[in-house]
Amino acid sequence: MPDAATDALKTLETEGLAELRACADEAALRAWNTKYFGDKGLMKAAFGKIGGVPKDQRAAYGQEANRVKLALESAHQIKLAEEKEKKLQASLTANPLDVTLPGRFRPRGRLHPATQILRQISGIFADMGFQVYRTREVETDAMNFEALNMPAHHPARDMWDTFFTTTPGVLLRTHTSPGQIHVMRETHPKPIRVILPGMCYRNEAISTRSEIQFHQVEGLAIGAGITMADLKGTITAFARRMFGPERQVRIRSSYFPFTEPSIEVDIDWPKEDPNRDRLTKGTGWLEIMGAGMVHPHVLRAGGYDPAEVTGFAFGMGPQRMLMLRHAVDDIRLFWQNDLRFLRQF
Ligand code: FA5
Repeated sequence: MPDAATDALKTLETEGLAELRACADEAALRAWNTKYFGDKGLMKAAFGKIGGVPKDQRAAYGQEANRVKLALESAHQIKLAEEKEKKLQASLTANPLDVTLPGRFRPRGRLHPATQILRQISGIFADMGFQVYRTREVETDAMNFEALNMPAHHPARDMWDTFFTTTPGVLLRTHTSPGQIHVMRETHPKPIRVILPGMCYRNEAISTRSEIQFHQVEGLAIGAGITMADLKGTITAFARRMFGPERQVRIRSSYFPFTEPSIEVDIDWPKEDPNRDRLTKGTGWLEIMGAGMVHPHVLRAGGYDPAEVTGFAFGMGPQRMLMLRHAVDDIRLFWQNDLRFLRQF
């Protein structure tokens, strides 16, 4: 038998549905939901009245309240879905999308060849157990020359035309070799196997093979019983991986104040390249590195005792190696940032 309480539920349902129909957008639907189903909402209030309903009518009231609740909830869901669909359709007609248009071209970046080769060099030496170590580009005279067995007025200093800063005794490093001293002093007394990649600066005439700014990768191995055979083996293994087994490696004796004995390493320029003679001054070879057994004075400057350990060091030029690998006929191309050149790598 319907009574006042269940009548109120019916009214709640009718009004709720009418108000729902009147909601024009999602914000109105949210407000409706709070009004009917919020913490202080009408539906909660209706359930709260159950205590005041006479006992024999309570079950019927409860059932009716649940029915009204479900009816309102599902009507709200349907209306909400309709509103969302309406909004989507409106945005589609407002910004029509022509799926037949070609896509927009996005230029893809890539690594500079100088970075690519530095990573390859690091990878090859990492496989041989070398760690990468970084040191500073602005150096002191003491590190760039003196600790490397070139005291002031040593004639060998002329091998490197130097950029000096306005601070006396401070210069742009002419090679990565001062890094050897930093590593030795920091690592002493442990054995060392590191490479040190970085930028070097020389105040020299720019040519097809020489820049005033270029990368070098220094290598240093210190330990008991290291010999020239280890140096030759390491360099040959590196050159095979970098240039392939068919390219030839030539090792010549040379002079550096910080190594004794000293060598230089050349790679044969690709025979089929018409620029071969010009770039190799008619020899067919291009020098890629200087190397040698670390001089006892340098070991001492680094805090090691030459009676206990020996070591080898090398300093290679990645830009020269890029020239050799790709028959690039001018080293200046690497820093000119001409995209037509860089895109070929
Ligand atoms: C040195 O700089 C020595 N520090 C190398 C060394 C290290 C010897 C450890 C012994 C032990 P050199 O000046 O020859 O040596 O340079 C080494 C390499 O750097 C060269 O073989 C070349 O590949 C590269 N290089 C030198 N000068 C230039 C330049 N101006 N432009 C581009 N690459 C260069």
